Amino acid sequence: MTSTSNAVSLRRSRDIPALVDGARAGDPRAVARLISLIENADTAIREVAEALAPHTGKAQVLGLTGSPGVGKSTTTNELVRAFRAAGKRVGVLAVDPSSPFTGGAILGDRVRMQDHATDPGVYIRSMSSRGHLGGLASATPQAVRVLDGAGCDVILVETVGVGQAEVEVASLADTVLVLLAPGMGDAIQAVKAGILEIADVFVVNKADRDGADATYSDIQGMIALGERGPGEWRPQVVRSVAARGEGIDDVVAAVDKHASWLAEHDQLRVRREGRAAAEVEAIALGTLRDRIGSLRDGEALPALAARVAAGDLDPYSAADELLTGLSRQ
Ligand SMILES: Nc1nc2c(ncn2[C@@H]2O[C@H](COP(=O)(O)OP(=O)(O)OP(=O)(O)O)[C@@H](O)[C@H]2O)c(=O)[nH]1
Ligand SMILES: [Mg+2]
Repeated sequence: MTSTSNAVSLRRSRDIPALVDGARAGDPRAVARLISLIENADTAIREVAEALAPHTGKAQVLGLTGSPGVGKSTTTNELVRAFRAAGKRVGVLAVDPSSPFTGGAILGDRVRMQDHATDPGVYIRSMSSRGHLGGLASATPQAVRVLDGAGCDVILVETVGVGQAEVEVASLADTVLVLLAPGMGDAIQAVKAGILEIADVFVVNKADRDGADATYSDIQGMIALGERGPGEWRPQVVRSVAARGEGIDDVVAAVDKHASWLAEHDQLRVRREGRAAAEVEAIALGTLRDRIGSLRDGEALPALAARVAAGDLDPYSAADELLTGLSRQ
């Protein structure tokens, strides 16, 4: 088989065991195909998840979030460079909840990681949640599983921190980095978006700009106000100029410090169980929503609704009957 026809067949393949073997052997096309199946909520995702399960749990997962344009991709690019220099294999997921389907293409300008485009030790992938059952909350962790199963030592998940959904996605990481930039009212925004609670490390990027010191002290002040018991993690604050690669060592050091804290306090297990719980919940709720949707087209709901409307049945009992019907499906 020529390499071209092999590439074409992989791109369309539904042979999950072969794809998982390919991904584990480091074939980027197999990784890309598996993530596409997940992104498209293909019926094969169950089989993908089952095949990957025994090969996951090794990667360190880092979440990067922050306002649009704060420098997430630039920072990610620099972190990739640092991790590669340390001999680690790296996966990058740029999760874009707002844009329509991207076709899995590298997000040209938005993902400033062309530096690593030809490095076989780096997978870079953008992702949307087009119609995914359970949305990003279940699609992202499964894409993370693919990269984990493919042998990535570190996985960086970049999400624009503008809404609750993105905050949730970012909070599924082992370590959450929240990026701020001077003069964007970011510190206040962070509090509003609930980002303060999920940050393990704050990065004041664009420290070459005026107001960086004020942003730095604002965030330090907010951390000081937070109540913390002994042994609890105190979020680290570092400054960087990602565009010049400055301060990245400090970011890595803060991440390492948090990783050690997680290990020492048995919090890595706690975080990962929390992540798994959110994943299972998202899938279960998605399934439930799907079934309720199909019930609406069926006879059970209209029949119950007629009885409720006529006063023959109360709505709580009707809902119980509906759910009993669902679990029998
Ligand atoms: N002055 C300055 N500019 C920076 C710095 N870091 C990044 N930039 C610039 O800020 C702009 C946005 O950077 P990105 O890395 O694309 O930001 P982002 O947060 O990934 O943006 P979105 O993905 O669109 O939300 C680019 O023009 C970068 O070159 C920095 O430390 N200082
Ligand atoms: Mg970006």
